[in-house]
Amino acid sequence: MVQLIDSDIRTREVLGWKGVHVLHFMGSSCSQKLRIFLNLKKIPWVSHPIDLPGNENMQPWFLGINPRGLVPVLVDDGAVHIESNDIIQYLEKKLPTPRLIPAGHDNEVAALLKHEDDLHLDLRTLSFRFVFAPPGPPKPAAALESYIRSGAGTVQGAKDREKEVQIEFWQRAAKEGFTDERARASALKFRAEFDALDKALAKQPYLMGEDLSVLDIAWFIYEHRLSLAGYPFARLHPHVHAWAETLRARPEFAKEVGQLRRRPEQIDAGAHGGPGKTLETVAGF
Ligand SMILES: N[C@@H](CCC(=O)N[C@@H](CS)C(=O)NCC(=O)O)C(=O)O
Repeated sequence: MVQLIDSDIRTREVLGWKGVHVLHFMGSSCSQKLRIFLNLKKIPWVSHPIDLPGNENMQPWFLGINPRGLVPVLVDDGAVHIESNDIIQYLEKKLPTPRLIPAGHDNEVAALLKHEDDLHLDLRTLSFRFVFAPPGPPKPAAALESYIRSGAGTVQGAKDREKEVQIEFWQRAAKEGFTDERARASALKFRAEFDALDKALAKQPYLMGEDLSVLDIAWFIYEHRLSLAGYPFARLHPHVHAWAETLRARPEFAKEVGQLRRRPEQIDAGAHGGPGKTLETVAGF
């Protein structure tokens, strides 16, 4: 669990917040995952929207709360928790009903969620290339400077390597964009994952068997974003497609991700990739 310690937190006002507070962004995949979980659990929470496209997460106030500069963040009676999967597992322990992690499977689910999180930068690559497609560097130099300079730079008192990973990601994106090569590599990783999930879903309604779990929420979020990016789920992974359609129709899910709508101009790799390319052509699917 990643609960921050006192020296990590520079924005001291959050220490006095009572109840469940979530700092999040409407269109952020990790925030969507947490909000769906909160909906299914019927946990009331106070919303603090963070403007990611406006780079609010790179300003000192936000880095004073999460030194990684990422959403979502949970502040539970003044205790600051970061990392969406850790937040979910923390809340599941605290409020176990309705169960979204099957009894006795905590360690297995933790490992599977960690595996899912390891693909987050691949999802970001495909999102920026095929969904957001900014016309230039995704983070202005001034915002990145502020990000580098602000916050404690520690998590649980130790220098945070994850912040360096983020800096490297954005600096590389500014330099070379989201190239065909990187997009293809990321798409192929997802293809292998969804091939395996498709096999499981051919035999059972949910990823862990008969009941909905946090893994369904987590992988649904990836499916939804990748669908927006033009990933051909219906053709490549029909069981995944059918499972996602069922989840997408549920109000707890629909409310957080909205309709599946792609504007044709979003599919094109406008920014750095050259015109006329889609995820399918770039990945060779
Ligand atoms: N491992 C983290 C990943 C969080 C993450 O990367 N969040 C994204 C939004 S989905 C973010 O805050 N991005 C910052 C940005 O785009 O500047 C988690 O699961 O919470």
